[in-house]
Amino acid sequence: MRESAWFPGHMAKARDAISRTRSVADFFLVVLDARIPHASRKFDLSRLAPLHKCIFCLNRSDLACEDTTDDWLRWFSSQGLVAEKTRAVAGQGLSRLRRLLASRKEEILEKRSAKGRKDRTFSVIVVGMPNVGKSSLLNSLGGVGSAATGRKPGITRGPQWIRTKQGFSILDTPGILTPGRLELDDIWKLHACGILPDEKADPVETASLLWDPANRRASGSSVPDQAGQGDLEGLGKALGFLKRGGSVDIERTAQHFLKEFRAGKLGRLTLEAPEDDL
Ligand SMILES: Nc1nc2c(ncn2[C@@H]2O[C@H](COP(=O)(O)OP(=O)(O)OP(=O)(O)O)[C@@H](O)[C@H]2O)c(=O)[nH]1
Ligand SMILES: [Mg+2]
Repeated sequence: MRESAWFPGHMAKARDAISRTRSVADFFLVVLDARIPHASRKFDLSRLAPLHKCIFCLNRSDLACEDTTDDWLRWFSSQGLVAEKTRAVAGQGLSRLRRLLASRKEEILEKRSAKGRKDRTFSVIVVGMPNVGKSSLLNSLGGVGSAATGRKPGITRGPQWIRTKQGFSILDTPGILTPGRLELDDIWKLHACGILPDEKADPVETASLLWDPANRRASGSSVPDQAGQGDLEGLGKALGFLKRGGSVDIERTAQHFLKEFRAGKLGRLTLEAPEDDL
């Protein structure tokens, strides 16, 4: 696959804008999908943001297995990285992140005033792959005016500074993908989580991998039992997704299964854990 086919112009512009503004950023909020904290980190982050200035947000944590998210938080901490679980869309689960940002702001302003600088601006850049909830997070953090959000990747087209009531200046940026860094095992996970658009992956392949319980970790008993359906084909039959002639419409079944997963209807599922062979 050609890189240009994967990497639309607005992503290239986003990378440029982040590179230009990175020197003024006091902090970077790196938004990851809590269901795939490893795969959703595979963009050229280290070129864009110094790791000591990053706060990793495991967003959409309401869709992820709770215990595995806690394992991931411990893993980030063991790597000397700061991470929080977040749930941007309902505006809940952000109190720890708010407190963290407020304390970082105080530290930075104190350091500045010790150097005789009066500048009170605290600038944060939000970065991450497409559709992980960057704009939603910014809105939930109290952006005055709001950033556009949506279910498909590629909603934010250009970088946009937004001021919050707490006095932060936050730069919302379009999602970034770096196809060259992705392995096959990342591609299906990114596709399942709605980060890679449907045109870039095979829904039947993604749905088949997602179907395999070995590829998922679940919270408690929240997962509906698929045993009675056997496989994707069985699901298609049970749903009555048949083509003319009576064979199962496997493509339609796969799309349906992916839609259910993305909406959290299969329960709280995480697709990779820190101890997996990543
Ligand atoms: N369940 C759940 N959905 C979320 C959460 N945060 C964001 N979303 C949803 O995820 C989708 C993408 O959100 P956006 O904020 O537009 O994501 P983005 O990263 O700004 O996307 P681009 O601008 O396209 O790169 C929207 O449908 C949101 O409602 C969350 O914590 N939980
Ligand atoms: Mg956006």
